[in-house]
Amino acid sequence: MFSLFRSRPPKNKPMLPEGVRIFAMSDIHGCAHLLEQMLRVIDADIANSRPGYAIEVFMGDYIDRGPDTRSTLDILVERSRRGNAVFLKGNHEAFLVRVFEEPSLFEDWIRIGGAQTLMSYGLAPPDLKRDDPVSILRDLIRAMPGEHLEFLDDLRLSYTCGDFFFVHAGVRPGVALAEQRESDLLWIREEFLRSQEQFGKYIVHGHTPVRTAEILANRVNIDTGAYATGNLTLMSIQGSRMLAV
Ligand SMILES: [Mn+2]
Repeated sequence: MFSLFRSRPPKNKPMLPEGVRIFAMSDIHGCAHLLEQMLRVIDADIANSRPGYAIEVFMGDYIDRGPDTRSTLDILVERSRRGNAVFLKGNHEAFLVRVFEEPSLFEDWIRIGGAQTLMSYGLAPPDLKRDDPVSILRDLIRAMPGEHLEFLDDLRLSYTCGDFFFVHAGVRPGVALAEQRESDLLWIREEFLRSQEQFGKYIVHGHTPVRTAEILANRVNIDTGAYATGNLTLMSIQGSRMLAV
């Protein structure tokens, strides 16, 4: 079911600990139907080949842009009850939490796909000339299940396992992984994407869409722009073998 990518694989192969298989996904952006499909792929893969430890790493940008943020968060909250999933923060989650505190950023949020999130919770698309951001945001918080708000508050910035470092956007070259700033981990693009540096760990990230998963010597990008392309990439890693579907 998985296809093997051999673009420019790392020379000193990064490894996961013995028996661990990681399933990673990024930038779901409200594409609940694609998320469900991929969770079925994971469940079938685990049933077929029974890894010692299966860990699911969701790499942020669950909300905005795509059609169904509400169902996406429902599914992820449900999945979290299995106890083997890690949920990272994306810039979209960080931004929405900030908009709740600073309603003056409301228009910026709408510009990056916030209207789709409002609609998924049953609210009308906003009329920016007429509507009051404070009251829309109050309605949104009222419409969101408490578990969704807790989910947004509980996200972590990175996850390390073996030689792999999972993060939403990337890391700043020249800065140790332990010293990275949140704004870089969630937002960085060019400086990171251009860098040939070995970052101390092999970086698994999303945030900047590519046509197909891009496996390079120092990092892999698994954001294939699901909300625009209908293609949500699932990366499976065991030992030093990386497979993308
Ligand atoms: Mn992002």
